Amino acid sequence: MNDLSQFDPNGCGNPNNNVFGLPFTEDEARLVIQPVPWEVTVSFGSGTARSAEQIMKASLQVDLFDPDVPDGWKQGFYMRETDRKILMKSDYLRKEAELYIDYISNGEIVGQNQFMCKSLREINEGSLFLNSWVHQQTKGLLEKGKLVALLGGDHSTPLGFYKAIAETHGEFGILQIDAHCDLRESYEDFNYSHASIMFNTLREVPLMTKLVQVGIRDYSEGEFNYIQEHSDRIKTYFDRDIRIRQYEGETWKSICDEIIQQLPPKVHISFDIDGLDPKLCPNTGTPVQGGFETEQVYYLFNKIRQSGKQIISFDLNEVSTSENGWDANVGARVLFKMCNMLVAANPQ
Ligand SMILES: [Mn+2]
Repeated sequence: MNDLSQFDPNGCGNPNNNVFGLPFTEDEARLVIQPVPWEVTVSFGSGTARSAEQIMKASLQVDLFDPDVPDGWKQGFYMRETDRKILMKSDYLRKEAELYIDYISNGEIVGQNQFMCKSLREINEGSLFLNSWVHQQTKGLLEKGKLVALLGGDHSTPLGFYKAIAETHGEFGILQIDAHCDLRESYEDFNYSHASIMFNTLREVPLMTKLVQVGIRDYSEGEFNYIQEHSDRIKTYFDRDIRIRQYEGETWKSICDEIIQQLPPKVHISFDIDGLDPKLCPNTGTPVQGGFETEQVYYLFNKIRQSGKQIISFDLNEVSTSENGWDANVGARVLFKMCNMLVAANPQ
């Protein structure tokens, strides 16, 4: 472990240090956060490609004392720098996607417009490039024995990470906290849309054996039917059902116990920030009213740890930038909690 004798965990965050003001290098840190500055296919609000920088800044304000995992940070957390080339590619393709979305929203036929056909092809090729870049980055970290977290970007970003997890861990499940199912077979003809991440994962990552979705409250009939047709691999806890069960007297504890039973022994958490109440993420790409408080979700994560199932990794997506930095402030705190959960779930 790093020499922490000169480091004051009660002091204010030093901006010369890394995330949360921690004094670790990538080599020293047990957990590495890989930012993925990508938001080519976002539907409504943009800003998530640049959130890592705001989260880094906000993270200096996060207190290191976490009563759930008091010494977690001592194992070392490190966030990599944002890759400028990926960000520029996202910016360029995002502009093309905006023109394209505008075009199809007016009911125009893509096949009749050469420019639009080219844009669509470039966007889909760009997504393939991104997926393999994410795979390469996260695979490299897993091979070094790091605990790995991915920070989006929009929710399309972790597909390559899931492939790297499968190659490293074998069979695993995903616990998805989200307002949306993300089970569309392409969206707006984008093959790797944020709205398709779990559809693509089910298709391309066979070792991801079970998807458990929690907090879902905005979905299409097609997605609803898809869940029923694939009940062997998908279990969805809709927000309305969770609330009705609670109105009728069931406790969140008993619902969490049931959710955890659905999960296989190894669990990756995919946390779309829009699973929370939008007061906590007002600028996220696709906000929907309703949603969780942070403590409800942390309670579930703690219960997973206590259950003996192993949280192996996580991604956090769709945190947006904003003028006052509120979304990033919440995002930084959620990120810190999840980093602590991850090291606590993997005792050395
Ligand atoms: Mn999502």
